[in-house]
Amino acid sequence: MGLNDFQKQKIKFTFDFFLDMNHDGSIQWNDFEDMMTRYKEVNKGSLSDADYKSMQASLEDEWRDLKGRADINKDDVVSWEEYLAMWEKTIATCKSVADLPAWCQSRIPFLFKGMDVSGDGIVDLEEFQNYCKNFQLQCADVPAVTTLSQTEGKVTSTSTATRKLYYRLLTSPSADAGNTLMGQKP
Ligand SMILES: [Ca+2]
Ligand SMILES: [Ca+2]
Repeated sequence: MGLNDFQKQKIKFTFDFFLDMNHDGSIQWNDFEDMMTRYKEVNKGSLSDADYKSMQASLEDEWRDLKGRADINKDDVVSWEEYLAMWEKTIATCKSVADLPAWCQSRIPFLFKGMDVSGDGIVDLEEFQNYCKNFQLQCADVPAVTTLSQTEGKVTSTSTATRKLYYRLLTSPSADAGNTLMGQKP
């Protein structure tokens, strides 16, 4: 069974906002370099040099893994069509966060660090607003969005909540709480 339009729209979102950082319509290593730059700007002093080193190593691994799975014609470019085809295959068998491709799972801590600029393990309203602003997300109703993400965050830990929301963003066939990571209400 193929993906529905809603799933495709969300996957396009992850392509545009989390991966194709230079907005040229495809994913290349350049985009990962731009990601590093963006995280440095967004997080200012909160990440150490060691953090950046491990981020770079992890991004290199991510790119290798993503390319290995998606770059069908081996041109070192992951096109939108290739990315979508990878997700069609993945979602057909995926049951939990643990089934997501490795590159995709290692993305989660960076996503979370990108939001939790103060580094206290909780994404507060101001941080969420900044995250939306920095990534040019539409967040017309940010308080509603954060209340929802934080309700989950208080039950367990916020990074656990982010993992769940991320999984739902990537896989769920209909609108649900995972939409909050796109800066939108479910
Ligand atoms: Ca690109
Ligand atoms: Ca390709």
